Amino acid sequence: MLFDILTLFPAMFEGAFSDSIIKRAVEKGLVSIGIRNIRDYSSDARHQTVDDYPYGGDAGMLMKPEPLASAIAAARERFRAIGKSPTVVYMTPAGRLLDQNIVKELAKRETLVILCGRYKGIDQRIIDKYVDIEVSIGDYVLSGGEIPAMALVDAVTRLIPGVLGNMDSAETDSFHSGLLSHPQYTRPEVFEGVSVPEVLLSGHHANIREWQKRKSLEITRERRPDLLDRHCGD
Ligand code: 6GU
Repeated sequence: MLFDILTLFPAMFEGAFSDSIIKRAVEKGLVSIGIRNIRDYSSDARHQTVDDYPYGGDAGMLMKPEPLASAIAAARERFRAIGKSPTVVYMTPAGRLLDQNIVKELAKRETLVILCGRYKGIDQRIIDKYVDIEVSIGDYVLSGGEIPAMALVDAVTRLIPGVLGNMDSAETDSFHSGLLSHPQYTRPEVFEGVSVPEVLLSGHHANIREWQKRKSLEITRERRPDLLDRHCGD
């Protein structure tokens, strides 16, 4: 998977991708993440302007269309050179709520361009002409699309074959089966007076699976009944 991220704040990504699973995925050559500073594509070299006032007189600023179009064109060109045509994702609170189904869909693409919005958003003509899908990560306000982009890259990268070993397999993650995961315990057997549930110490695998499934359903019913409607078996 090749990612090309367009942002006004490239430094925000430095730490996020330089550790743990994403770092290893990059080192193994399974993913490559390019970060492009939209300011570099500004048409006025002197001030490198990237924002402007909205028509209609609303408060706040918008990202101008020209630098965005140039940055998207540069990303497209990078991929065209290797025979790929990317899916362009725009991170915006007005987008579709990100869930594991969207993540699975995006993980099937070979190349993704991820556009991070700032200020009050971007000129609608960029969305109409260049954006394939608009994605939000939840019903709350963030200062920009950078943190959502990191969440998206992380979630997609986990699904690329070879990225996860058996140790942290995606199959046991919450949401993979459409349910929240069951509680987990490690040593010691008794911690601050509280024991690990008996069944987990029994060594009886069928009983353990049964307990985990039951807990998983219980927790999902209690916290996220909306997920049960969409859940189909395991
Ligand atoms: Cl994708 N962007 C911003 N600015 N805020 C958000 C969001 C995205 N998703 C949830 N809140």
